[in-house]
Amino acid sequence: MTTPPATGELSAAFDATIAADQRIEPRDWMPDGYRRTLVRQIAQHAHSEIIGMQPEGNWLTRAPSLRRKAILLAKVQDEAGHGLYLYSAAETLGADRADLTAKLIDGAQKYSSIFNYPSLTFADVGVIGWLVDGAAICNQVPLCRSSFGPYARAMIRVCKEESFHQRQGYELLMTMMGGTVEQRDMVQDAVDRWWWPALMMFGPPDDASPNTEQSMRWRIKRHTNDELRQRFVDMSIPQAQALGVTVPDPELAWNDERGHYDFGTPDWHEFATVIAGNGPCNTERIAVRRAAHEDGAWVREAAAAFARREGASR
Ligand code: FAQ
Repeated sequence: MTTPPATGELSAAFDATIAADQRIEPRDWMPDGYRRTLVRQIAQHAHSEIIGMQPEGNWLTRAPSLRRKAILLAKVQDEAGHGLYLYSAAETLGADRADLTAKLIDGAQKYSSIFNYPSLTFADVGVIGWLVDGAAICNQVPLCRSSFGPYARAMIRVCKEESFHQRQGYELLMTMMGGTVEQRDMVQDAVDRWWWPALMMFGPPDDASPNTEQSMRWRIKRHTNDELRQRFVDMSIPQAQALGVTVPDPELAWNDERGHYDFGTPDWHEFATVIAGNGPCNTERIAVRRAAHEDGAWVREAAAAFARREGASR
């Protein structure tokens, strides 16, 4: 019988794996804080994908053509798939999926602030694809190099699909911008409403982000919230110009010295209000998720009964 390694040795092996930029796998020893941080972030991410189906799902029955409906349906189904990969990644850390769902519905775990805003017109579908999926890609491409193997691997597929989502949003907006004055006004109005919430997706400013420093030391996160927000602004402004829309920020200006756009400060009070559960749609989003969960109870019971029967007949 081999003697199990002492915690000191295990901890040194963990540190060495992180320092060598290799992956931690579920079977490996890891500090409790590392596991807790990952479960928190991955669960929040999974919940965001699932709740994120609602603003666009709102337009499935009213898509203006069969083509737009098929594209939107595929996108919304992809988001469900992303939620499933992520819940599976959380399970490899010992989290229980039913428990995570209960925590979402009870408000004990967060989901992205962005999904607490309403989608008022079909232009919002395009802007969600362009800006919300665009911000998601900006944030998630570096997560493909996250130190926890199952999370990093899930992100590779998620990012590929998000790229298609962003593209379909931009193409939809391009089409609308080539349409009537009313259509162009709808696009501008949607950009005006989603721009600041999209910037808030990256999380609080670095000097108010309690988790970033440790998460970067553990190489769960690769960049700070402000670094990624800047990258997103730099990437989006030329796209806005090509589209022919403006963003609602009087402070936006190219800064030659920095080689980046300067931009205004998001309303952090609004952000705090939304993540505290008091945004425009928080109550509705959770009520819809709770109803879907309760309505699906019979499916879970039937699946469990089938699995028991299969197990007994083996
Ligand atoms: N909303 O210390 P930090 C998508 C919380 S997926 C709500 O900076 P951290 C796809 C944070 O949890 C979008 N809460 O935290 C799609 C923490 O709370 P806690 C989701 C937020 O973790 C597209 C506290 O504030 N993406 O869009 C937000 O180091 C279209 C302090 O913050 C991910 O989840 C927020 N925006 O950095 C689907 C990506 N920001 O638990 C459908 C993975 C922060 O300490 C349609 N996650 N908080 O009480 C991450 O990269 C990170 O978790 C951050 C936050 C960057 C979001």
